[in-house]
Amino acid sequence: MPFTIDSARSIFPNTLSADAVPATIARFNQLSAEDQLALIWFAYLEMGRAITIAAPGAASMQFAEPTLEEIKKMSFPQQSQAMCDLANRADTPVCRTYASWSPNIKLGFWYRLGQWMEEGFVAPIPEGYTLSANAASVLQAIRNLDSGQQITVLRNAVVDMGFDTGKLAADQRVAEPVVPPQDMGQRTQVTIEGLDNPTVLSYMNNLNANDFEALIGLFAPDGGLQPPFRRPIVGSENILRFFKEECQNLRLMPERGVSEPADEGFTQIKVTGKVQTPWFGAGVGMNIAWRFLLNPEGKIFFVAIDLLASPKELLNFAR
Ligand code: 45D
Repeated sequence: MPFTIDSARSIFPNTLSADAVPATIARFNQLSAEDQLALIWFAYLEMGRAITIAAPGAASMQFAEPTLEEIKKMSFPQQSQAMCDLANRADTPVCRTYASWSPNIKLGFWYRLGQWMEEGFVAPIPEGYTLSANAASVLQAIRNLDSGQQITVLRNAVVDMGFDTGKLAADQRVAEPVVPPQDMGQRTQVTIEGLDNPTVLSYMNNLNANDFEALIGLFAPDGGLQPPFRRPIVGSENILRFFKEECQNLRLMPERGVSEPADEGFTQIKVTGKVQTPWFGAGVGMNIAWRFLLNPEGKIFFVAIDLLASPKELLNFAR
């Protein structure tokens, strides 16, 4: 039977992804806006003791600046309201602007608000704020996650805030400018134990070099890419936009892989290893699996990126 994007999603079905992440987010979403903001504040303070977050670059902050200044000028009650509106995904001008931003701009916006909350320019979480029992239990669930899973919960919480992105027109989206690809002379080449497939090696090397044009050339025109805990992004144009908007300056460190023939001349390949985000650098290595399905021409028909349940999964190549 020929592969479809849907059937491709279940290659290497024994791969155990970190289900605790969507489970925690679902519980978080049930909480009141006040509890959500206080919980993230507490989680952020606690995590900050173990891992440091890198300040966003000026280029990514410039888009959030007008909204940040607008909020800075508000009274404390208005500021608290604006933050609750974001958590409530209300339909306000600030929530609409927020929804138009790429994840990095949203993260930079909250990074700055967090600084201002500490410095007294923005309404803090009230002193002595007590979390509800449910919120306290969600915070405990976050404490029990590994650091790669913790930062994914925080990222998802931030990305989901604001007005519904799906209700905005595509031309309203705002993302940081794309940096030029790294010079050829400076690029490093990955090696993957047990795997020498040229398409997969080029995928890793081009993504590490921010060379999105070369990267998209490795995909079949109707190919799909499934980021962790998301539905597949289908078609070269959409995947290229995703790379430009959400994948700059990642560091992929694949460790090992296997390649096996699949039906109809396709090849299925699983690779495991670590990925670093520019937000935390070497401080957080996320345990990742890539599940590739290459078509008979060696182009990527599908690739799923999974955040793994535990480091043990790095060695799980069972089908
Ligand atoms: O509400 O091969 C306050 C793909 C309190 C591409 C706050 C990939 C109030 C293909 C503290 C102020 C991308 C799929 C909030 C690979 C409040 C591919 C602030 C994978 C919100 C490998 C909170 C890449 C703040 C991966 C400032 C897996 C929180 C990338 C900040 C993963 C949180 C990246 C930050 C991750 C989280 C980044 C900065 C998980 C960043 C997480």
